[in-house]
Amino acid sequence: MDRSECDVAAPLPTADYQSRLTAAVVRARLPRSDSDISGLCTGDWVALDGNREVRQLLPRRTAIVRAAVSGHSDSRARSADQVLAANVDTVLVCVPGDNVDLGRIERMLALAWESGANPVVVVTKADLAEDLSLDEVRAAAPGATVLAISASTGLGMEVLTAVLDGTVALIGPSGAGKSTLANALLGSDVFATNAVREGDKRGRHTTVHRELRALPGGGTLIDTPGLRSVGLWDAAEGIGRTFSDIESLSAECRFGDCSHTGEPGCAVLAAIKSGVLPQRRLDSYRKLTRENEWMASRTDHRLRAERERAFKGMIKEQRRGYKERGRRR
Ligand SMILES: Nc1nc2c(ncn2[C@@H]2O[C@H](COP(=O)(O)OP(=O)(O)OP(=O)(O)O)[C@@H](O)[C@H]2O)c(=O)[nH]1
Ligand SMILES: [Mg+2]
Ligand SMILES: [Zn+2]
Repeated sequence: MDRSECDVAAPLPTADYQSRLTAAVVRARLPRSDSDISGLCTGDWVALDGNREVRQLLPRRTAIVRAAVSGHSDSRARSADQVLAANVDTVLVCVPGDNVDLGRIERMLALAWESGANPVVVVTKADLAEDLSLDEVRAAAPGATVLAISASTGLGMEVLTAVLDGTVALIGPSGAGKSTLANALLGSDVFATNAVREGDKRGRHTTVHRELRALPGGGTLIDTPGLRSVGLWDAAEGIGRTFSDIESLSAECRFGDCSHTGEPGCAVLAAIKSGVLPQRRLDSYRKLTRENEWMASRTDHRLRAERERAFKGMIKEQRRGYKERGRRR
């Protein structure tokens, strides 16, 4: 399958279709000319014509979007957004229990909240996690369900199955155990898995495609390749939800524009001092906010430049039109 094709699960009316809709996967062609359609991604709904050509991309209810940046420190760095999965209802943010990185959880949560889907933090490989502190993870994920599971021993799998809703997408670093978990949820070894590297426990990027499958209990599951980078893209709201504790503390600060760097009556610093809020979390909040603003400024810049170019092109076009008409007269 190349970039001019895609697999579509098409509902099929069967003999018993009144009680049940079955789906068949068909290979469909993508039109070359439509950039909207060629930008379609796993989880999208499309309309096909009789020749199995994709004719329309239906509006997305939710979308997990990250920034894909080339050449970060380069002044000519181009920013672009990449949709990881569309129409997702539940995002399983997967983190290996034997290597928990709270900052990484917060970053992925910002993306997950921003998508419009409901995030669940899944701490995987609980059987290998000796000094795991779920409370620490919970403090980094206010408002989100946090579960520890082990696909190996079955620990926590029942609870996880119970919170799954609609279309479920697994995201997380390589080696987190996403495909192993996907197989456990699907009840069969659909996806390839691979042992992590001995030394640093990092994965080997075993999964290379995003793939959608039907879950036995209803709903669908999307497995994704391990994330190498999780750049934020227009995620101010997602950051706000990820750090809802800091945002509500900020509302208690004496000054409305408090920078939480030493102003009198600062509720955020008071919370850090009393041990309610970890300093790490405030640092993380600042870092992600700065990064998001930087990305927004780059994007605006790029969009502005693009619009200017388009406008100039239009003027040129108009002038040429005038000239030609003038000649014809
Ligand atoms: N002990 C233990 N090992 C697990 C568990 N879940 C996954 N693993 C192991 O972790 C390794 C990586 O699992 P994968 O499922 O391939 O990880 P992934 O997140 O899909 O990785 P990529 O496809 O590279 O993104 C494999 O060797 C799994 O057997 C678990 O619950 N317990
Ligand atoms: Mg995988
Ligand atoms: Zn303050």
